[in-house]
Amino acid sequence: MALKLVMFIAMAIVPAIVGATEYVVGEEKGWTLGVNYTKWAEGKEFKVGDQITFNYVRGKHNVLKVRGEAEFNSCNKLGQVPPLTSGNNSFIFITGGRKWYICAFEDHCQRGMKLSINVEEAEAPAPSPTDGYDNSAGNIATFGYYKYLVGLAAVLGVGVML
Ligand SMILES: [Cu+2]
Repeated sequence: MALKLVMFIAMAIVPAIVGATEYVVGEEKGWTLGVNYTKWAEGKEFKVGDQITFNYVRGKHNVLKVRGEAEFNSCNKLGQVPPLTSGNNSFIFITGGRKWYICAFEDHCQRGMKLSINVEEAEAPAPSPTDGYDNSAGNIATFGYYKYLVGLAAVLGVGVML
């Protein structure tokens, strides 16, 4: 049963990857001081199903998702979720809407370690009748795109971000 599910998800990855983009925050500079993340995000069109990666020196920075514009603007660190701290955090967007991330170390947020992006809702990849997945393709609709992305993230070994 579990194996069957994994195989189904693995087959389902193919159409998903075609339209998904992987973003590395700050590119080779990563998530650190001295990078303008507003500029980095400029012109990028994030959408549900895309993957985003924060690379940083563990113990020097972290990634805290805050709840809104006010917390973001004031660098409020009282976010409802614990910060990500591993130094390499990769996840897939499973919901659309605006997302706000800051570094909660010392005054790093005030010094510009903050990223606000808008994630567009994405259409579920519609399996075509000719893609050869006749037995499983029909299940994608009932499987639910949300669960599908969670499964996709699990297979890729990355997290998900609401
Ligand atoms: Cu920092």
